[in-house]
Amino acid sequence: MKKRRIAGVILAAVMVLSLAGCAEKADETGDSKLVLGFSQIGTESAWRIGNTKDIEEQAGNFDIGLMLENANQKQENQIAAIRRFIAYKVDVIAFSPIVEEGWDNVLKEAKEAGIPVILVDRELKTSQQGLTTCLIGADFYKEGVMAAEYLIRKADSLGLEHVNIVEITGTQNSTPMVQRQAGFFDTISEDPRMNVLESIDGDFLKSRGAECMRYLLDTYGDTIDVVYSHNDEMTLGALPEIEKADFVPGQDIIIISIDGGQEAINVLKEGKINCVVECTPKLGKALMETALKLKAGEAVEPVIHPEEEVFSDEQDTSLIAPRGY
Ligand code: GYE
Repeated sequence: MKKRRIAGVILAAVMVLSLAGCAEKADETGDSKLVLGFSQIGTESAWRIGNTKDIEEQAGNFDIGLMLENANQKQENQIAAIRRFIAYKVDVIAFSPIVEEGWDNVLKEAKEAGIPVILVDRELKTSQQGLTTCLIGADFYKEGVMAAEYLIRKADSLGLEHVNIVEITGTQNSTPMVQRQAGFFDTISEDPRMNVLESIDGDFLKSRGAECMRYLLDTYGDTIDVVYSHNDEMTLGALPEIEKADFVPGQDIIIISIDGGQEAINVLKEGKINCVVECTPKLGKALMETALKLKAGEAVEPVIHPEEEVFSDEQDTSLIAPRGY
């Protein structure tokens, strides 16, 4: 206990720390309160901001002490944060790996320190098994499949004979990028009408979405039938560029997005986006329940995928309930 308090004082000076009560780890009954170190990727999207908020709220609901660090989109910051959690001797570490590779050393250090690690949102690759306990996050492959299935239905309803697609992807080598692409490509490959003109890295950022769209319009002009964008922010960045080039998004070009944040849903309701595949950021409750189980030495589910749906112009969009992120 004493060692932890001293370490906490030193750490407070060097890190952005959300110590929701974790300086005091013992409650009135003498039971120690669980301390969870969580390394978040950054603030790149409404999804990410909603995810952070949900984890903070759920830590409060479960009376868990949360040490939260924001890595500002840099893997090295995440690795440094995990090392600080190990030094602080938190009970459980959780993080959303920005990319899939490059975590072996720090995960081995956590294992040697006897601290279980939970993956939130994204997966990673390791050279040895057993360095992480479980994954709580969306089935991104299925999201890609759902996006493609919508497109096939849309092409059917419009009677399209040939469909030229441009893809704006998320961060290269991140799980959602890899799997949203794979699910989509596997599904459209069964339909001879579908043709991908180009896939381009938009890094999940609105500004990059706009840049990519400018380049794609310059290169392919009016041959573009579909924009498949891996998240809402890039979609929201791309739409004004489409309008500036004198095309009507949602009509001249079919727009497919992923996440389902409120801003994108509002644009879906206006008809400028045709389809948004939901990806829920509300992973906090499952995270807290899993952390408590790990602390109690109980077995946990290896993978927890939340249920997700598709919002599109095939339904009465006025009925979509407020999204909360
Ligand atoms: O789709 C995107 C975010 O990993 C599911 O990351 C997450 C993705 C989400 O920045 O908006």
